[in-house]
Amino acid sequence: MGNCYDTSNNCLINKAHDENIDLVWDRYEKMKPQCGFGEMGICCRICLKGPCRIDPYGDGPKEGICGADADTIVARNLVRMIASGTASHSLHGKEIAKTLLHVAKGETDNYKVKDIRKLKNIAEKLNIDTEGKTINQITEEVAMASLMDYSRLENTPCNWLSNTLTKSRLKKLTDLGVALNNIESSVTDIMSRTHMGTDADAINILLAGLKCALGDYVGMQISTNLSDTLFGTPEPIISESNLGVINENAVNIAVHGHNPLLSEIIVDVADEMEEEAIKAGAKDGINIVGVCCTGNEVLLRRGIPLATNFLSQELAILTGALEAMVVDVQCIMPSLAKIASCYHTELFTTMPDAKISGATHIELNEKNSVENARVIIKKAIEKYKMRDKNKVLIPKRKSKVIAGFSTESIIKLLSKIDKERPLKPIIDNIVNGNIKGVVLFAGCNNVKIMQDNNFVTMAKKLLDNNILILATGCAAGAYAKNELMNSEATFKYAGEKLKEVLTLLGKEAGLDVPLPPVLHMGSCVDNSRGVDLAVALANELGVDLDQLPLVASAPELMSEKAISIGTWVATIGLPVHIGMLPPVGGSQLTIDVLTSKLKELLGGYFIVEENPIKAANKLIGIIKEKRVDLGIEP
Ligand code: XCC
Ligand code: SF4
Repeated sequence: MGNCYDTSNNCLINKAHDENIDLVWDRYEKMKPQCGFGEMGICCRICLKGPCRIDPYGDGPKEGICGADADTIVARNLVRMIASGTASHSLHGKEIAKTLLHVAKGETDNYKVKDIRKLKNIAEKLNIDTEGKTINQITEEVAMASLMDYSRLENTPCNWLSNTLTKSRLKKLTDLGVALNNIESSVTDIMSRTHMGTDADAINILLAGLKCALGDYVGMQISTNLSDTLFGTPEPIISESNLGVINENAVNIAVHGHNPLLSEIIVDVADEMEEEAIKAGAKDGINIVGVCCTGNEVLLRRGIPLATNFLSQELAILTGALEAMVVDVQCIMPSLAKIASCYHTELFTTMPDAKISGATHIELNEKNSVENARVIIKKAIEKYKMRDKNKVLIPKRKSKVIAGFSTESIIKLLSKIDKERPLKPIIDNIVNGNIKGVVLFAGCNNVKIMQDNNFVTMAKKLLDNNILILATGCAAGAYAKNELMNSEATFKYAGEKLKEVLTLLGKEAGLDVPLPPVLHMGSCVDNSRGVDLAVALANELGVDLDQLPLVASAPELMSEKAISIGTWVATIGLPVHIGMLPPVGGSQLTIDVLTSKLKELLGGYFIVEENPIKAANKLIGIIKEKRVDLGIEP
């Protein structure tokens, strides 16, 4: 059986069963019971003498064949997860930085700098002198300063680390020896030190994990900022979300994955090819919909409707009305190929490092992206003619979404109230308690948790307590689908005081309606936007990040990327709630480091709480404490 908070999906889950198609929930059931050693992180496969397993309870082995104990094994496994997350996010940023460099050198016609103001702001942030330089020169220097963060030999911190945090935070990181200088060497370092017979000191291993996780942060800053330069900085935009956005009368194409380099082109080319689709009988032309973070990217910049987040990605195909799904990298279930083969849907892979057997591979690179996007869309139009009307079932539900809350757009909005000090209205409202605090929700869905339930349950409780919510990634997807990102949600769920503030801000923004109580900041890499806002607030208040009434939460975490995000968020000083224990249960030492030790050293720490109501209450308590420490009304 499926397990979604949103019951409008159930008809598709039942359809899958009627058609003998296994979904993620079915495969999970078949996987049970899952390996207890794996769950606790005490299985080691790092060398061929193994696998070794530590007995956590009985009188079985307490050390591996080489002598590694549970702490060493758990810490090594954990930091390898961090390294994978960092590799994924930072490579995403590197692809975009390389594209920007090629734009600067005139080596590609398919991309250009769309947001010159953002480019100049970045140059200023990175201390690049722009006086008398052409746009191409500035673009090249910004791209090179970013690429330098992947390759620096000197032991000075990354450009995107030292110029984006508070001064006191940078000092704390430097003092602890984790102020990262080079993203890629930090990943290499993790792989090397966790090789059999190298680092066996769990604390030393975990410290390297903190440093590597900061590479995830730097990669996100690069991804977000350089994407804004190429494709524009998001502004508030109205759209829709949930599977109901799939249009029976259109050629439906889903874009799924993470990298906007591909989806932006697909959206552009689809506009040109509308007529062809109409000629093929689709009276509404071409309808692009988004899945996961690629979906968030094009929702924020282009208003493309978001069909679903991670866990229900398979259901988009089950509607029987999807002609093509175009994927790039990360969070793409390999099962999609098999499910697509039960329908007329064609699955396209587009990246050389992310092929799926059973899918059609059409590579989209800088040189051919427009041309090949046309090929993909042409094939999708042909597929439309093969759609079996008897197999179409599109759930009706879709909700209105106001998205596009980049830091810039928030500050622009606030400057309508106070031109000189745009952050002042927010700070005043935090100080007087109209906004008690802020929670940033991020991270995935996990099949072990009812889809979206933790997100929605926690949000309702927090909003009622006048706590503002920011969201990214699949967290944002959960709120978009479930009607928490529109003005009606403000009336329904926001506490009285928060409602007043959001109503005033909506008016100032010229929206005529209140701002939504959950602000969509973008994809997972756009967690950097949340940091930018927090750093601006901290600087304005003259405090460090760990003093702000600001907490992060990933209540349905799943991927290795979520582990690396959570780790850097704690490292820069924020409390991080997670809705399930990652595979560290076999090492009390590791748990202590991630909770209490980290808190002593850096102010940030992990809180594990599975029950969403209890979790919300804990976050409310933490925000209260932070307010008391700041000397403002609790
Ligand atoms: Fe993937 Fe970004 Fe997680 Fe969603 S939230 S399941 S990582 S798509 Ni990043
Ligand atoms: Fe076993 Fe040690 Fe090899 Fe791990 S590294 S598999 S604990 S012998």
